[in-house]
Amino acid sequence: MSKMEVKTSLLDNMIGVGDMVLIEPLSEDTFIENLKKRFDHSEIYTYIGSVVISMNPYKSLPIYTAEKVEEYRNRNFYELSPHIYALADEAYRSLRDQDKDQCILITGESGAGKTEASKFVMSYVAAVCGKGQEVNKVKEQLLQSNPVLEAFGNAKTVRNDNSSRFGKYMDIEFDFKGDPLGGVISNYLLEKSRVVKQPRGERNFHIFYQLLSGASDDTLKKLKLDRDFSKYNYLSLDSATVNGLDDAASFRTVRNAMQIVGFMEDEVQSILELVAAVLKLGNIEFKPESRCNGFDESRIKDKNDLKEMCELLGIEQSVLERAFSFRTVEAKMEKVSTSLNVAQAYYARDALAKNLYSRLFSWLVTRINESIKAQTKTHKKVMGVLDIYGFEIFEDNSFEQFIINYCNEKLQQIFIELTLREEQEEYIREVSNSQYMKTNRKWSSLTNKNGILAMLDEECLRPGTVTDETFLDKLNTVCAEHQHFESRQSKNSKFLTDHSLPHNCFRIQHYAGKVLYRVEGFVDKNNDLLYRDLSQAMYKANHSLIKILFPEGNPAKVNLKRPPTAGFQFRASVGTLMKNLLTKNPNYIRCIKPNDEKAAHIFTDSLVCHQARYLGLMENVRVRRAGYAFRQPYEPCLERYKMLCKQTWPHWKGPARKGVEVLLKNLQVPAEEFAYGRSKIFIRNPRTLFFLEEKRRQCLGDLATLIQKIYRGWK
Ligand code: AOV
Ligand code: MG
Repeated sequence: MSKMEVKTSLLDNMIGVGDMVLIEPLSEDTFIENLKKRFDHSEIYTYIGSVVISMNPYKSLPIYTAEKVEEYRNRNFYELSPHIYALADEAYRSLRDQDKDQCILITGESGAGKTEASKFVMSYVAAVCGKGQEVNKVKEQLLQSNPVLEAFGNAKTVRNDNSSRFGKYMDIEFDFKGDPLGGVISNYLLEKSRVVKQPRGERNFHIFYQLLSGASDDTLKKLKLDRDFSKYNYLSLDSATVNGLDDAASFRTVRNAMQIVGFMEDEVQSILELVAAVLKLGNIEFKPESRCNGFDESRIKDKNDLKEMCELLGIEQSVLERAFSFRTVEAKMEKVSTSLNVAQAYYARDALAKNLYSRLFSWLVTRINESIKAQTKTHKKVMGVLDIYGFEIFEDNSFEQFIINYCNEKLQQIFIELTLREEQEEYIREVSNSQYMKTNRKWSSLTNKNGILAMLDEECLRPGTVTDETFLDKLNTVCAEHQHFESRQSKNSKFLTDHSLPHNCFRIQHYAGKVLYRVEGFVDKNNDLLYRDLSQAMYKANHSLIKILFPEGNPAKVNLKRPPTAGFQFRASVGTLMKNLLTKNPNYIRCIKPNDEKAAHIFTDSLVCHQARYLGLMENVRVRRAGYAFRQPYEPCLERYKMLCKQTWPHWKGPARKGVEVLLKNLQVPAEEFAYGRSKIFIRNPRTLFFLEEKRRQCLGDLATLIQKIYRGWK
C-alpha cells in the first residue's frame, strides 16, 4: 500500500479516523481521542462530512507547499487525507464549473486559527485560478491586502499574539472561466478603545510598534517621532515586544504590501502622519485651571506635543486648543459654549484619537477596495471568505467583547441552521421521495430586534439622564419580567439573573460559555460621540486625508440629527452580512485551539472538549449519521471499490451508478443500507463502509502478496 493510501485509509488506527462520521462507537470520548491522536501526528485537519475541523498546531507544518497545492488540485474531496486545500478546491471548482457562489465560513474562538485558515484558503485559490500578467496582478493585490489590514487592525491580546480586532468579509470575484477579477472587502467594527488603552499584557495595534521599530531615522524625524516606545502614553510597555514578532521586518512587509496594493507614496506618507498624530495626541495632558465663573476649566500642560501634532496635520494650533477647552452645543438657532474640565478634556482627547484611528482604518479598507475592485461589469462569480474576531472571555469584559461575542453568536446560529438545511436539501435533491430526518428544530429567525443591543439603543436615545446604571437597571427589570430571556436574545444565549453579581455587571450565557460583562462604558461606547468642535477642527486641517475623514466637521453641513449608534450600525451590518451569506453555498472550517499556552504539542482535553461541545460538533456528526453517514459521487466510489467484484474489475463499461449497483449486489450488502441518489450513493451505516474498506484492504493485501510471490519467482 502506498504512503498516500495508508494516510487516506478511513480506518487507520495509528493516526485516527479522517472523517468523524466513521468513528465507531461514537461518543464524546472517542471523538476527542480521535482529534488528539491526529493532532499528535500533526494531522490537524479532520472532516465531519464536508465540514473541516482545524486544530491550531502552533508550529509551522510542511503542508502548505506548492507540491501540496498540486496534490489537491482537481481531486475529489474525500480522495486524499483531510486538508483545508480540499475544501478550498471543492469550493473553487463548484464556483467555476457549476456557477454557484460560495462562502467560506471560518469560526472558532480567539487564537484558534481563523485568520491563518482564511489566508491558506486565499493563497490556495490564488495558486489554482488562472494565469497571466493581468490575473497575477489581481491575485497579488488581493493577497497583499492582508498584511496591510493586519498591521492596522490586529494586536497582541492575552489570547492571541496576532488577534484580529475587526471583522472581515472578503468577496473574491471571478469571471466565467474562473479567473480572478478583483475583490471587495467589508470590515466590521474595529475595537477602537484599544487605541487609547490596552488591558494588562496586551498591546496597541501592531502598526504603532512597527512604525517606531522599522521606519528609517529620516522618516521618524519627518514624523516628529522618537523610536522609544516608552515616550508614548498610548503604548503599553509591559508587553511592548512580542516573542516571535519582528516589528521592524513587519514594517517593511507592510510598506511593500501597500505599494503592491497600489497606495501612492504621498498617501502612505499621509497615513503615517495620522498614525504619528495619534501617538502625539496621547501625550497631550491637561491640568485644572482656577475656577472662573463657577466652572472647572482645564489647560494643556505642555504644548509641545499639541504643536507637533498640529504641524503634522496642518491644523492651526489655536483652533485645536480651543476645541480641547470648550464644547459648543447647537440647538435650533442657538449656540452655547461650555468649558471642559480636566476629565472632559481627556475624554475629548481620547474620543478624537479613537475616531482618527478607526476612521483611518475604514478609509484604508475603502482605498484597498478601490484598487482591487473588478474592472468589468460583466457577470461575476463570487467566493466570500469570512474571518471575524473569535469568541472571547477576558477577566474584564466590556462593550467590545459584547459586540464580538454577539457576532459569533450569529454565526453559530447560521452554522446550525445551514448544516441542517443543507443535509436535508441534498437528500431531497438526490433521493427526493423520502421524509428525511424530521428534525424538530424550527429555522429560527436571524433578526434580533429585541436583544440587548437594541435595548441599549432605546436607552441611549431616551430623553433625560442616561447612564450605564440606568441601562443596567433597565436590563435587570426587563429580565426579571422575562425570566427566560431567550426570546429577546439570540436563540442560543440567555440573560442570567444572579443576585450575587457585582453591582455593575450582568452575565450572559452564550453558546460558548458564560460571560460576565461590566456595564461601565456601554452607553458611551454605543453613543460614540465626538464633540462637534473637534470634528470641525479636523475638517479645517490642511491635510488631504484628515479632511475626508471628518466630513461632518464641514460647517456648511451641520446636521443636528444624532448619528446612528455604534451598536445600531453593527447590528445593521451584521444583519446584511448574514443575509448575504444565506444566498451562497456555505463551506465550513471549524477552528479549535488545543491549549491556552499558545504552545505546540499540548493538547488539553478539557479545553478541546469544551470547544467541540459549544461548536456543536458532536451534534453535527449525529445529524449526518442519523441520515446517511456517507455519500459519494458514483464515479469515485466505483473507482475505489471496483476491485471487489469480477464484473466491475478492471473496467466497467457503462454508467457508474449501474456499476455501483452491481458491485453492492455482488457483495450482498442489504438493500436498506443504501439509497441511490441522482449523482451520489448514500450509505446509511458507517459499518457498511468499514466493511467495504476492510474488503478493499484484504484485496490489496492479497494483491501485494501475489506480486511478492511473482517477484520472488522471477529472482
Ligand atoms: P484567530 O484568527 O482564530 O484568532 P489566528 O489565525 O490569528 O487565530 O492564529 C493564532 C496563531 O496560531 C497564529 O498567529 C499562528 O502562530 C498560529 N497558527 C494558527 N493556525 C496555524 C497553522 N495552520 N499552522 C501554523 N500555525 C498556526 V482572533 O483573530 O484572536 O479570533 O480575534
Ligand atoms: Mg483572527
